[in-house]
Amino acid sequence: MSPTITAFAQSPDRGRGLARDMRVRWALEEVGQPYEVRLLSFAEMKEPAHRALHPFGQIPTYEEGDLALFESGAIVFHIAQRHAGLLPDDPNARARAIAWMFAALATVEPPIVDRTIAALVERDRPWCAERLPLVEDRIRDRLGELSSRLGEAEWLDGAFSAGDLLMTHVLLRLRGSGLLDEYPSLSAYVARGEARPAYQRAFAAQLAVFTGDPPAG
Ligand code: GTB
Repeated sequence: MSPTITAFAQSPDRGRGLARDMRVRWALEEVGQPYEVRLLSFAEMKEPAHRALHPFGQIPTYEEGDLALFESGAIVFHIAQRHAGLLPDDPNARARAIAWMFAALATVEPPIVDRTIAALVERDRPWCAERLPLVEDRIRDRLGELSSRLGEAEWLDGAFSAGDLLMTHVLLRLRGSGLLDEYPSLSAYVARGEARPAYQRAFAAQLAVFTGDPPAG
């Protein structure tokens, strides 16, 4: 039985793949697992039926038989554990790939989300002009450190892993801010992730929700 995930019926990003269902779709595509999607309005996300799956009334969720999960990182981890292709077999390499999953979500993503809040939600506040550069400098610190660690490598630790998948998706949210362009090796890293056929399929599927056109193929 195919798992079912939830996604925005009307994503605020207009199909640019920035909502967090995209990372789950990408993981499922990487491992070749077909899936169903249940689209939700903002109102439906807050209804009891959905809150039973997701205590915070958000997307994405994941249902597979009698298992229901929320939190995109936990969902990607579950997919990576169940299928080959997203985590190495060697126990130490696997532990390091999992560390990169946590790094993406716990160390790199928070200041990036903060920037979105500062730039969009708080932009009319009198202190926004002072706060935004501070948040952006915190992002630069992380990007500089990440770029140093990546060096000339293709991926963060050997072969492409769930750590790279999450890190790439987290970094994609900076597109358009100009910040990623300051780190050419990270821009190239993100471009490598986007060029993966599984990413392309996932992107097309979520874009089709916005355009109303079924994805080609
Ligand atoms: N930590 C959770 C996870 O990783 O799954 C966070 C889940 C989350 O933030 N979900 C968002 C949501 O449901 C969608 S992804 N929001 C509705 C609500 O809280 O009521 C965040 C997101 C939304 C939109 C864009 N965008 O338009 O660019 C990007 C990211």
